[in-house]
Amino acid sequence: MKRRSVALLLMLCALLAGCSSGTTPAEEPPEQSILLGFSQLGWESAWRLANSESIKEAAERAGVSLMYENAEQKQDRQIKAIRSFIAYQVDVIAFSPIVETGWDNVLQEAKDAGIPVLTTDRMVETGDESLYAGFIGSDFYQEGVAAGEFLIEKAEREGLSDLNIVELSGTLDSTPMLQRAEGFRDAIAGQENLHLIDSMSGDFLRPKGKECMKALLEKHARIDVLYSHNDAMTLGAIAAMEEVGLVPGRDVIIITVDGEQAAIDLLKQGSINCVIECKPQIGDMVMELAKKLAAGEEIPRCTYSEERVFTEFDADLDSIPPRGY
Ligand code: GZL
Ligand code: ZN
Repeated sequence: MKRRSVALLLMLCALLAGCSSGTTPAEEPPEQSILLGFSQLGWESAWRLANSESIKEAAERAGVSLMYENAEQKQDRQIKAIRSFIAYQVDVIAFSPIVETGWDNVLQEAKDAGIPVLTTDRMVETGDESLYAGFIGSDFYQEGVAAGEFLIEKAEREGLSDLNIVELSGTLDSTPMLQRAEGFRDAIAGQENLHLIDSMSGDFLRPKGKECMKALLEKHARIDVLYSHNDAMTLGAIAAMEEVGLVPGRDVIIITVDGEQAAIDLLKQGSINCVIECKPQIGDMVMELAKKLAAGEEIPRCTYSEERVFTEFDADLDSIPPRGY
């Protein structure tokens, strides 16, 4: 906003100078639109595509000028994008950090340039909390807890005594991976009948989800439960199960996160047992917070989306509206 306020000041001086000569003052200058630099981490899942769509459409609706860069799963490309936003002197920078660490230098450069930073969807781990203004996204820890709580409920309802669980985790060192793992482990801690026997990272990718599930099925004599950090990996894992004659949702209890249409459809068919929603459409909230930052206002440190859990025990699965992703 610095650059723009100087321009505005010059304009106002000109107007005032003009006014003193008795000319009629021109109408108010139009409300300055802000320039937001947004670095998206990639295009690894339907969730991500919907998230990118939401950012672009929300900028349109909010009259925010958007410089949008997609790093295609590479952290160094995100850092380059942020550097270009600084060089361009955008008013605000927002980004979805692919992993939690490695951002301190570039965030310090943004701070030195006086440009506020908003993290969206995922968080950064930094020793200096002043390097970013706030976070907007999901409470991934709670998503992990919800996954664990569903499994405990299912085991109790059906008297399941001894369950071997495997986990497909997301991108290592990413906030959703770290917190979905921690929340699930905390929720099932102390449950004698629930055994988390293995975990592999499918990097939130469908093909890797299939590869990892294939390897887990070869490695373990009996897998009763799959807890998967996103639907894309789950869809891959289901293909691996079917290749060895396992019936997903019945031979293997499946708990997945995101809430893509494909996962909801499989929940309705009984091939998935629990879908935990993680909302990608956070664009409007991003624009609202970016405008506040551009105006020099404080924003909350964390703004969480409201999210639901869909399970096989819900009475009205058919009433779930189209998911849009
Ligand atoms: C969660 C988001 C995750 C999704 C995955 O907010 O960061 O990244 O759960 C996506 O589908 O790859
Ligand atoms: Zn046991």
